[in-house]
Amino acid sequence: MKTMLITGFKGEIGSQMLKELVKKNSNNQIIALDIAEKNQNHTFKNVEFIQDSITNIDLLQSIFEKHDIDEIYHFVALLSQSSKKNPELAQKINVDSTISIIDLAYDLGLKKKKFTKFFFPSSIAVYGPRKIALASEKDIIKPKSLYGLNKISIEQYGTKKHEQSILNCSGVDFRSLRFPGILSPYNIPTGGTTDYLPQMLHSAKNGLNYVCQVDKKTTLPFITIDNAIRAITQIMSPKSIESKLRSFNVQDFSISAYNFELILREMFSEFQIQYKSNQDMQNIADSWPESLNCELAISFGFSPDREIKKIINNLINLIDV
Ligand code: AKB
Repeated sequence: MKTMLITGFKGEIGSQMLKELVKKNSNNQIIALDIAEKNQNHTFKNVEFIQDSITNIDLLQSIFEKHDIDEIYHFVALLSQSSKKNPELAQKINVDSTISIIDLAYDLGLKKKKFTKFFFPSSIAVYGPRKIALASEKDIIKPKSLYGLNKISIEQYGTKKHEQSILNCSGVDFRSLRFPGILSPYNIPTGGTTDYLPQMLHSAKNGLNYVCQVDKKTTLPFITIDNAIRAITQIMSPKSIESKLRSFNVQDFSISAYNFELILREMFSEFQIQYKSNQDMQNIADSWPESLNCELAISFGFSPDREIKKIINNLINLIDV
C-alpha cells in the first residue's frame, strides 16, 4: 500500500491520472488537491479530497506532517498563454509552490530515510529559441517564453535535489516528462499554445466551425492523453531510473494545423476553419520543436502511437456531444 499526493486533480492530465491511480491499486491512499471543487461523482473511497490553493504553504506542510507520502504527482500549473498574461501568478504557481513541494518531498525522504518519488510534467516549451526537428534532451535549451523558463528552472531544481538525495541515500527521486500538446476527448483545453488542435477536434465533432489562432503551416508534436498517462506510469513504476538526466521527451505524432484540418474534413465534410494568427501564440509555437526524439523514453518502455487517422477516429468516438 502506498500513499500518494496528486495536485491539480481536476485538470486535463490530473483528472485522468487520478482515475489511473485509483484503478491501479484500490489499497493506495490518495490525497487529491485542487483549488476547484470536486465533482459530485468523485466518490472514490480511498481518496481524501482537499479544495485549496497550492500556494497555501501551511496546508502543504500539514499534509506532509500527517502523511508518509511515497509518490507525488504535481500537475497544478498555468499554461503558456496564461503565464504570459499573468507572469506574477505564473512565478508563484509554476515556480515558488513547485519548489516548496519538492523541498517538502526531499525533507520527508531524509526524515524517513527513503526516496519520495516526485513526478513533474515539463513541456516542449523548454526548447528554443528557434524551431528544430527531432529535438533531443541534450539540444539547445534557450526558451523564449516565461513558461518555458519556469519549466526549465524546475527541471534543474528537481535534478539538483535528486543529485543531493543520491549522495544522502535518501530524499527526493525526481522524474519528469517533456510533454507536447495533449489531445484528450474528455477536456477542451484553454490557456495553452497547443490548444488549437484539441479545440479543432472538439469543434468538428460538435458541428462548430473553428477560428485557428496559428498559421496553417504550424507544425507541433502531440500525444494522446491515454499515452501520456501510460508514459507517466512507466516512468514512475521502476524503483529507480539510472540516469543523470531526469526529464525525457514523449510524443505520438507531429502534424501541421492544415493536415489536421484535412483529416477532420474527411470525417466532417461541413467542417470549416479560418486561420487568423494571434501573434503571441504564433511566436511561441514558432520557437517550439516540430518533433521530438523520444529514444530515451522508448528505452524505459514508452511506445509512440503514430497512426494519426486511427487515433483521431478513436478520439472522435470518445467525445461526448
Ligand atoms: C501549452 O501549450 O502551454 C502546453 C504545453 C505544450 O506545455 N500544452
